[in-house]
Amino acid sequence: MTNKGFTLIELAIVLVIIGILMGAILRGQELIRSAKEKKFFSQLQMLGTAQLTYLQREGRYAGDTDKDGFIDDDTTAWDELEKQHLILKKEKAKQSVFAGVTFSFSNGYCQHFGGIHDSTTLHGNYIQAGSNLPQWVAQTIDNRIDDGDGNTGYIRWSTSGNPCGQNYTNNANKIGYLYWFFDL
Ligand SMILES: [Ca+2]
Ligand SMILES: [Ca+2]
Repeated sequence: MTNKGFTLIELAIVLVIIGILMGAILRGQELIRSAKEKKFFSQLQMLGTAQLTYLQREGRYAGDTDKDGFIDDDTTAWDELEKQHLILKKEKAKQSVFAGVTFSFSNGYCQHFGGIHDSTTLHGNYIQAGSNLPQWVAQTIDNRIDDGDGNTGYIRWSTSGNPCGQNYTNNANKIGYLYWFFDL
């Protein structure tokens, strides 16, 4: 045989193999993404559980300094949860599986939905995760356990740090904040 080049059949086989390999890689990446998202949300749930346990013990949420039912001091919230051993170490608890994402308890009182029916109000306590959480994480969780809408329900999403939320964009990797209203 003097022909050292690929025949069409050989080329086709190589392309099929490349296709199979790429499919396997993409599926692997999808599984890793899914595992990260689930781990992230289970950490968020642990913080929510810590707050609900604190409420049971103390009659108010950690960080609700004026006892009006709404968390108003993030620093105090972490301190009080740590003091009662409801979280291990606050600096560690603040870290999520997504690099650089920190959790914070912010003022859980939101007067209105920006741009939605003017009579609508939202009252609740939330955990904020961000500011550099990829949108797909929030959207996946929202689709899985809430209503899939970034500005309604108890999972919300915002690029500007507004707990009322906003619609998801068409950029899955856009970074922003996730809000989980754990007592809605
Ligand atoms: Ca308060
Ligand atoms: Ca939602």
